[in-house]
Amino acid sequence: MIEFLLSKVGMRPGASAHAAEVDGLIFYVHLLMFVLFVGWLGFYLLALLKFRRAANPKADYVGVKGHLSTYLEVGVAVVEAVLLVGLAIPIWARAVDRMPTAADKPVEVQIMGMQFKWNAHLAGADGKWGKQDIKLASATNPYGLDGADAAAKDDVTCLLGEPFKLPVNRPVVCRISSMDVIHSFKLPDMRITQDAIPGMVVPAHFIPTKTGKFVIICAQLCGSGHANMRGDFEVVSQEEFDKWFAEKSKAGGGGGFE
Ligand SMILES: [Cu+2]
Repeated sequence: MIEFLLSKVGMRPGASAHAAEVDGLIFYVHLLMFVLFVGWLGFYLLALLKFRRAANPKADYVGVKGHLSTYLEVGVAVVEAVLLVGLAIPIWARAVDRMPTAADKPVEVQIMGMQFKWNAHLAGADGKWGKQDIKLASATNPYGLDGADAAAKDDVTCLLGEPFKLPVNRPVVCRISSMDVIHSFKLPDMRITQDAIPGMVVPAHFIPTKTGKFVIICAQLCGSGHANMRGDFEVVSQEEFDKWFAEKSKAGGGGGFE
């Protein structure tokens, strides 16, 4: 039902394990706003009617005598403060969000935004990330991979928007950063949005539950090519992912560090 209503306002169907929860939040926040809108509008119309000039020829300079409205105001302020402190600081996120550990066998992808492309980097068949050095970073080697390092030779890099693949029903951890300005890594179908900030590596995780081709867009105005800053990835079966991964890993570094 919620998915149907959201599809009517242009939202794509969710394709990750937590998508229904995000959709529920979006739906209930809008429902709350609708109830508030109708409630306040009703109150406004009631006030117009009740306090109209014809019914109140003489102004009342005393007004409300009870304390109910004060108590209500204080009550609302306390509830809002609890919500703000409870939900808006990281303690809450840490309490409800569990980053996949090694036991969950996540697929880890380094994501690097740059004007105006997305790059992806997976540790190779050896499961080890190649040595990275910021001094080696360039447009053709955004991760600064050291080609001389043995662990780097089999790393999988999909550069300048080259599509990459992910296995279905397995946790994915994206470690997101940027080479130049602030971008925002957005996977609309996965209900994932995380700013890509130069100098910081911020993780975001999800479990894709549907196979198919999906897009990455940039959700932060980042320059003249922002609208075209699109990336592509495909969620495939574990077998198909293994095949693709083995081929890419054998090819080595995705041709990323000449
Ligand atoms: Cu961008």
